[in-house]
Amino acid sequence: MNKKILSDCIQQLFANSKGLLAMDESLGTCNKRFAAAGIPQTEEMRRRYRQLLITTKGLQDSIGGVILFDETIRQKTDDGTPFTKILQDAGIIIGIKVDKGTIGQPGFPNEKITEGLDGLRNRLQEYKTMGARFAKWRAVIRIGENTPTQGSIEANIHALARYAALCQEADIVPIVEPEVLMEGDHTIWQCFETTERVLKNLIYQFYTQHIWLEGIIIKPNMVISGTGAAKKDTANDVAEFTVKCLLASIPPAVPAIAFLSGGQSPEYATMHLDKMHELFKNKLPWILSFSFARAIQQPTLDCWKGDDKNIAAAQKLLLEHAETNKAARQGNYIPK
Ligand code: 5MM
Repeated sequence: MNKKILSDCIQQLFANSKGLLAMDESLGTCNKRFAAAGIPQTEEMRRRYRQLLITTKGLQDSIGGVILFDETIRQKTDDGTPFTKILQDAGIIIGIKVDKGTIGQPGFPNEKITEGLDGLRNRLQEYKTMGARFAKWRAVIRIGENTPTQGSIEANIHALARYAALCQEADIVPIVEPEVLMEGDHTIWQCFETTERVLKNLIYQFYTQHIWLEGIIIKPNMVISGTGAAKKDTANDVAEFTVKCLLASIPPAVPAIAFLSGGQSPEYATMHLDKMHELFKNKLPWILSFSFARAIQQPTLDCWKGDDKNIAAAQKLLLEHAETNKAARQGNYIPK
């Protein structure tokens, strides 16, 4: 492991209050979003959409890195330029999703386990030759009547730690994403309790698996009530519960935390990040940034609709949402 390579990459990703754009939707997820927007679900349409995203002028001023999917990292623009070259020329660091998705965890009804460790050492080397400098693996934790179980949490974070170890061995920065889902009618307190439990187990697992904490990025959910909960949270609630949970769980040795948006609207995700910086200015031991997919992309996708005459307007929206999240990272977001 070359610690300098890992540290330099993390600092570059988040320099000048930048964040990350997650555009690593797997085929199923991307097709689902296309179907909802009335866009044909073909490889060519996915290529054209991802081309729209990465050719947005000025994106590099607020986005330090993008997370790609296996199909996307191999694709080219209309004129045959590899996507990876477009990104490198713009100064945007290339990341890659390396998990192979979730399946039902045997013996654990209603819980999932993420696959993808077999052959990962070799796949990392291949992605590295394509220019990837960081990677991402997502585990999914659901709050339900009898979930999450300790057995499922431990299996998922063990896989996350083993993935992180393989990345660090390859000088690739691991983004570690243990997502406590928003789906459900749980309270913000329940989300706090589960997120804290997951993160504390994760940090312990990092210790046992010899992970160099200074060379990772954690991508957690915000602490927030379930989508079906009766009581809605204020921005202050989300900011306070989230930062208190992170301060209690994640050591200052970890350099950066970059949130997922988890299905929050772009406005709410941005407002919550902003509020955390407003309330906890100078009290955060780590970089606290964003690694949003839907909260940056959704307005762009809805505007594009698969029609190239909408490209300019769609790119304008992408830029706007990337910029507002950069502002939120500084506590300077002004809602429209
Ligand atoms: C939780 O999903 C991650 C962040 O996206 P949101 O900000 O929309 O919550 C995201 O990186 C996710 O891992 C990708 O969209 C890929 O998900 P799938 O389900 O396709 O593996």
